[in-house]
Amino acid sequence: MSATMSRTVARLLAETLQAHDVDRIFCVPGESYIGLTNALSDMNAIQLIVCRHEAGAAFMAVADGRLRPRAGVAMVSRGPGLSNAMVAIHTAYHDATPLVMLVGQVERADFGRMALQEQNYSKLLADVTKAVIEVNEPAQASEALARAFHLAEAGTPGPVAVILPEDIFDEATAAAGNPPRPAARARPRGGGRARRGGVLAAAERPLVLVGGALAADAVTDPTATDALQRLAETWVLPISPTHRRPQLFDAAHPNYGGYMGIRVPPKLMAEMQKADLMVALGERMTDTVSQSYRFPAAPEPQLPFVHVWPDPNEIGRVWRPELGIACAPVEVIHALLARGAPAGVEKRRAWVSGLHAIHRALLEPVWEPAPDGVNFAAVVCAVNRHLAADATVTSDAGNFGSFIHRYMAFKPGQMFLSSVVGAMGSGMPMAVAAALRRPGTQVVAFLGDGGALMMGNEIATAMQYGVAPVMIISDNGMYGTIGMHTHVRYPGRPFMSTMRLTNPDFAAWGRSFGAQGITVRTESEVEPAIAEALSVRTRPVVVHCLTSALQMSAWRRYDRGERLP
Ligand SMILES: Cc1ncc(C[n+]2csc(CCOP(=O)(O)OP(=O)(O)O)c2C)c(N)n1
Repeated sequence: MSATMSRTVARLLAETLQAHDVDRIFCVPGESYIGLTNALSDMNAIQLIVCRHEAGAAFMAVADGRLRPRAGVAMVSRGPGLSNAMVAIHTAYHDATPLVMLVGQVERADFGRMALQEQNYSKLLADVTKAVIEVNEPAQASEALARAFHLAEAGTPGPVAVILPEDIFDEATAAAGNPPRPAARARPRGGGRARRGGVLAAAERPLVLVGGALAADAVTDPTATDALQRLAETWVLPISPTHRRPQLFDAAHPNYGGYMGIRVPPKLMAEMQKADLMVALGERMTDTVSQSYRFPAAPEPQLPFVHVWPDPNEIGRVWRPELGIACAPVEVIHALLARGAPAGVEKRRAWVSGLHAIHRALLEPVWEPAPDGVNFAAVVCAVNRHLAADATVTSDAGNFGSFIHRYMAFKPGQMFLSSVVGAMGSGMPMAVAAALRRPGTQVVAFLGDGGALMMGNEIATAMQYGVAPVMIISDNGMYGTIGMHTHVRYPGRPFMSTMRLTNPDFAAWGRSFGAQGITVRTESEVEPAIAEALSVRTRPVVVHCLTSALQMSAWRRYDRGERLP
C-alpha cells in the first residue's frame, strides 16, 4: 500500500480492511457511514452482509471472529445503531473474542453539540471495549484501523471500536495504507519447563480444563486438538472442556474427564474436588467455570492452580496461581509433548477412568416423558444422532441449553458457538455467520421461545444470502430459566404465570420467510422431524417443538422439585 497516490479516506479504509484479510462485514446501513459503504461497493473482495438488527450484525461478527484467525468486523451507525449492538459487544468483551466495530459519527464541525444521534463513544463503550479509537484526523484513518486489529487480537482478545465521522470519507488523502502488524507470540520460557513439567508430573489427581484460548488456537492451528488428545493419552490426563467450549475434546474418548459447565452435577463435582492440581489451559476462568468462585476458591485456590492464558494481566487477576504461564495454550501442549511423558504417570489411570465413568453415565440418553409437552431431551438426543462430523451447533441462552450440554457428545471437527457469558439473541445470528463461513455444512441453532423472537428475525438474512441453518425452537411457553430461578429462590410463589409467553406458530412464522416449517407436538414425532430437518440443506428450516415447562431443565423437573444425578 503506497503513500504516493491520493485517494479518498473511504477508499484508503477499504484497502486497509482488505489488507487485514477482511472478506466480510456485517452491518445495518446508516447515513453516517455511506461514504464507506460506497467505497466498499467498488471492491468485490469484501462482502457486505446487510442484517435486520445491529445486535444481529454484531453477533454475526463475534461468531466470525471465532471461526477464523482474524477479528470479526461489524459496521453500525451512530447513536441508535451502536446502542443496538451493545449486547454483542458485551459478549465479545467477556468472551475474549476479537471484534472490530466500525461506527459512524456526526460531522467533525458538530462535535459536542448533541447533533442528531451524536454520542460520546469513549464514555458509552468504556466498560465493554479494549479501546475506542476516534478518527478525527483523516490522515490517521488507516493507522487507526491497523491499531484496532492489533489491539482486538493481541493478548486477551476483545472488541475495539473505531469511530468515523461522516465527513471524513470523501476527503482526499495521500496517507500511506497501514499493513497488518505482526502478532507478537509468547512461548513458554525454557527456564520454566522443569517447573511446569514437574508440577504436572507430580500430581496424582490433576484436572485439566480447556477453554476459549485453546478454541482460538485450534482455528489457527488445526493440529491443536489432536495434540491435546496425544498429550492426554501420553501424560494420562483427564480433559474437561469448559462452559460452552464442548467441541475441544471428543466426549467419547476415555480421557474425557467431564464437562466443566454451569453447575457441574453433584456426583461429578464431588469426584473433581478430590483433585490435587487444577490446570486451566487456555480458560480465562469465570464465576461460571469456577462454580461461583468456589472451585477453585477465589482468591486463594484450595488446590495448586496453574493458569495458562495468552495475557499476563489476566493471570493472577482473581485467583492466585501456583504457576502462571502467559502464552498460547497450544504452545504449552507442544512443549509438554516435546518433553515427553515422565515416568510414573500410570498412577493416574484409575483417577482418569473414574472421572470418565461418571461423565459417561451422565451422557446416557435417559429421560422420562413429561405430561405437558415434549421433553426437550428427546429432541436434543435426536439431533445428536443425526449431527454430521463437521456440523456447527449454536445455542442461545436459556435452560433448553442444559439439554445440549447434558446429552450431546461433541468432538473436534464440530463447532459450537454461543455467547459464553449468556446473552440471549446470539444463537440465530451466530448460526447465520457459521452457515456463511462453512458453506455446505450442517448448521443447527438451538433457541428458546424467548430468544427466538429476540433475534430470530435474522432468518431473513439467511434467506437473503442463500444459507440454510436449522432453527430448533423449544417452545415451553415461558421464560423458563427465570421461572426456575424464581421457583428455587421463592418456593411457592407464582412463576408460571408471570414468566408466561404468548407465542406465534413458529413453523408458520418460518414459512412466511421462505423457510421450511415443521411442528413437533409429541415425542413420537421427534425422530422423523429431526431426520427431515437435518437433511434439507437447501433452505432454512424451523422446527417448532412444543416442549414441557414442567421439565425445567435437563436436571430439574417442577412436579418433583428434585435435581437428578
Ligand atoms: C439479552 C438477555 N436478556 C435477558 C437475559 C436473562 N435471561 C436468561 S435466560 C432467560 C429466559 C430464556 O427464555 P427462553 O428463551 O424461552 O428459554 P428457556 O429458559 O425457557 O429454555 C432470560 C430472560 C439474558 N440472559 N440475556
